Amino acid sequence: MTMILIGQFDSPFVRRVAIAMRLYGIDFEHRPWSTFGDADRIAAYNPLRRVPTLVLDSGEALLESAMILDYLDDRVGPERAMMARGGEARWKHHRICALATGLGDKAVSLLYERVLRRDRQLELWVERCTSQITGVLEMLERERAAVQTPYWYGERIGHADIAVACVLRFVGEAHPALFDARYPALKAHSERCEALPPFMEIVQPLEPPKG
Ligand SMILES: N[C@@H](CCC(=O)N[C@@H](CS)C(=O)NCC(=O)O)C(=O)O
Repeated sequence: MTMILIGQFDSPFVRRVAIAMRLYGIDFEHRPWSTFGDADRIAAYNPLRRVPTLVLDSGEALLESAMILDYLDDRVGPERAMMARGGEARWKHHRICALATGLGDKAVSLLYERVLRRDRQLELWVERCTSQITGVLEMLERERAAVQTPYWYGERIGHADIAVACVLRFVGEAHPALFDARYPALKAHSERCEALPPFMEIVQPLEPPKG
């Protein structure tokens, strides 16, 4: 049986999982369900009604992109896994992934605030999300600029590279004023990844929820 990946590719979290699956050569059936419009269909597998949700051959469903990738890494084995198996290399890699996905969380929150609360946005929340997004972009920019290799941790693409690239695309589409010329190293990182076949294949222009 083929695994089922639920969620649209305009989500940076769904996209990072789908790209990793393509790079691992793991087939999946894609259900591009919307978190709002198709919430009931998602709920049949995941009561949180969130994506990505990965339905395994057994029928059990995994959620949270990091946990899904951990499962996939285990499936392909340590030689092919796109993250070190343990030690310092692993926690450092996790740290960049967490900064990227945290940035993604804040960019999604800010988008929901803008589209779902339109005329009654909470300024305090908008300002908080904006500073969190900017703070992480600045840190990632500094750290990426210091890396000499094609990818964050060497010659091979890793989960951190994919997470950062997927989140940057999302931030650029959802909040273009926040991802601008201040971040040349991140821009170059994004362009390098987006030029790879799985990134070009697995992509969807952002369609914000209508509420
Ligand atoms: N930490 C989660 C974040 C997933 C997430 O925020 N997904 C969004 C779509 S981009 C979602 O499901 N939103 C609907 C909701 O949170 O109710 C992960 O890494 O998978």
